[in-house]
Amino acid sequence: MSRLKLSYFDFNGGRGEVARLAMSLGGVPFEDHRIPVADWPSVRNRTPFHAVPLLEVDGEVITQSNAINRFVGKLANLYPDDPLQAARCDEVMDAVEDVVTRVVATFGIEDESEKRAARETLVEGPMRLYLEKLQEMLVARGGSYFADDRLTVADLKVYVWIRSLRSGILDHVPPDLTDRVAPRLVEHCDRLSGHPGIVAYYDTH
Ligand SMILES: N[C@@H](CCC(=O)N[C@@H](CS)C(=O)NCC(=O)O)C(=O)O
Repeated sequence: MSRLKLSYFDFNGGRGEVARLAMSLGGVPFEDHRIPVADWPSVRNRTPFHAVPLLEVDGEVITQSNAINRFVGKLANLYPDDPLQAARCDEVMDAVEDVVTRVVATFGIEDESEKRAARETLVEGPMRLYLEKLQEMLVARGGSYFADDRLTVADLKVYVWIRSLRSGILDHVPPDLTDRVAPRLVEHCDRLSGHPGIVAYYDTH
């Protein structure tokens, strides 16, 4: 078994959380390297793209959250073998990445009214669209899982995003947005929150 080390920030959520969850659920041993946000400026320039998550596999560095999610998904048996199901899984993870990237782009806006305007535009535009379309995909695929009729890293990716949206952590993004726009994603999120492996994970993190 390869030696795995996942580096990401020291909070529960964000782009590194799916891989942490997947490896924990799949019983894949890994070093969970959590970087204090305050230490980031001194670490940043030592990472290939000045960003995390990073996965080291026997010392070899892999970047890009969804590449990492696919890799650990395979190790954890949370990624489809079937090519079409794998494409469905990738499609969902990349869709979440698209919309998250647009939201993250507003983090650096210092002027509060500018930030509010940018977030309100996102809420009524791309966020609403992605929530509606992801919900449609979930329903079209049976309503329980996004791919392969079973839990995959795509479900974990959506779960982490929806949980963060509903937490109210983002100023100017109403915490009830998902409830209003995509109630089936809320159901999916609540079901995953009760998954015994996820409950066990958050009991200790
Ligand atoms: N495309 C990359 C984006 C990585 C990324 O932007 N990570 C953020 C954290 S979620 C980061 O490292 N931000 C710190 C910075 O930009 O200084 C991926 O999917 O992994």
